[in-house]
Amino acid sequence: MFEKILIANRGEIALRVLRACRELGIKTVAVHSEADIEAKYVKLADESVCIGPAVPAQSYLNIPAIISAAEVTDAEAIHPGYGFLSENADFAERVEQSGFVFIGPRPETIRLMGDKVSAKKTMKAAGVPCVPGSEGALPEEPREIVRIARSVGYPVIVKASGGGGGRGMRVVHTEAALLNAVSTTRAEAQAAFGNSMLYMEKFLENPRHIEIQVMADQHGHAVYLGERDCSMQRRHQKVIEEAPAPGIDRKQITSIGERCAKACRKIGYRGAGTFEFLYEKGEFFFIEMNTRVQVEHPVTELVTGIDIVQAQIRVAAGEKLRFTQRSITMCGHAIECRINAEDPFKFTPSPGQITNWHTPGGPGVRVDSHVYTGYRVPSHYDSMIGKLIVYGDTREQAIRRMRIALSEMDVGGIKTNIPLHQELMLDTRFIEGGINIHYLEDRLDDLVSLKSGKKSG
Ligand code: MV4
Repeated sequence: MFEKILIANRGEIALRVLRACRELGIKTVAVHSEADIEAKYVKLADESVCIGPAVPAQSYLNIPAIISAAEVTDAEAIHPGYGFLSENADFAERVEQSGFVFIGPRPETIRLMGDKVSAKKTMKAAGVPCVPGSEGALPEEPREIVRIARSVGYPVIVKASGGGGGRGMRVVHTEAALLNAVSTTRAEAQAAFGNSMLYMEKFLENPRHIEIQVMADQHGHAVYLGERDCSMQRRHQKVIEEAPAPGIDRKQITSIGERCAKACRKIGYRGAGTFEFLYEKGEFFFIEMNTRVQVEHPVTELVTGIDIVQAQIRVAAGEKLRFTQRSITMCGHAIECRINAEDPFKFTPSPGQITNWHTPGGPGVRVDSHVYTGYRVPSHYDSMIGKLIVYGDTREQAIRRMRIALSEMDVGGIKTNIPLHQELMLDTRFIEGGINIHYLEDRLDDLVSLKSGKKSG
């Protein structure tokens, strides 16, 4: 096992990784920007290094500064968390070339999955069902593009191979709009990602977003840890996640999970990963793979009892997985509410000093957060200040526990989205289960017109 790990991230995930290291008896190095000097997790770490100014490009995205910090502190491995450099193949490569272990997949795997055309090709070949669409990249030839769109059938969606997570895509409803849409998307992709490669898919109108968590070691073992339903989102930012996904046949989950695990074995995947699917009319369609630990990993931890971050570290150190597919059992129900420092209905950021931070507790309640009374939420980063996660024997119990936990939670000095979560925990359609990816935005339109006194349609 490693003696010392450098945590190349900030906020709640930095603290989450620190806790996993503590439990494994591993020393920690926190790197931080000038804006995060006062953060408590920085003091909790065995050592800390300031890697630059608040702006991410000069600190949390500063590859030479992070590698130098690992060198001066004699760390053996680097955990990238999520966001920032976590899916940067060049970073993973530089980490390994400098003699450190990157806690994540091999750089080639990150690169393969970062390119959405190669990711889809790989997964299709490995037996994972994909959204119907172009065979690989779209050609330049206009007549060919028209032919492909006809064979896929309108509406289609044009996506940038270098995009992902909702960036660089355009829905096309008619042949008349097709070629302009392709040109615009291509130009945007070139400007945003330095890569003009596009692909086309059938546009699914009302899907759910279901993802499968996988974990693989360096000895050819791979398992899936069930699914998460992440359909409650706004502008590609997830708001609530849960496990298991309500109303989906368990046999179908087993079947798709096994295909994901098999694909991991086939490509020699290493570490934690997530297969993202759209789920519509009872069918799963692969869209993207994430090669990092995800924000919502705790809901999977609560229903499986597996510590995903510890497993990432053990696998990176060369250990075999301590569980087999047969030994993994999914039990009960978990829900996560992301707590953001923002206006609950307008979504404008609300940074500043937290004058009161009182968190809920009791059976089945978990709070993953780095903040405390007196903490100043910096304005330079994501607005998420923590996650409230509850567990129950049933979904109904988990929802009841979440309502109680939200009512106990008391945050002063800044605005948070807790009032939004309170509304959603009472929402009939959420309580029924099975809402699609458009539900929250549609519901917010209703809420806003109600609040402004307009008649809703
Ligand atoms: C789609 C889609 C419908 N049909 N692909 C958005 C994020 C990126 N990961 C893929 N996305 C979508 N791809 C096809 N063929 C709809 C979306 C989409 C979406 C997906 C997941 C979660 C939220 C979403 C919100 C809007 C659009």
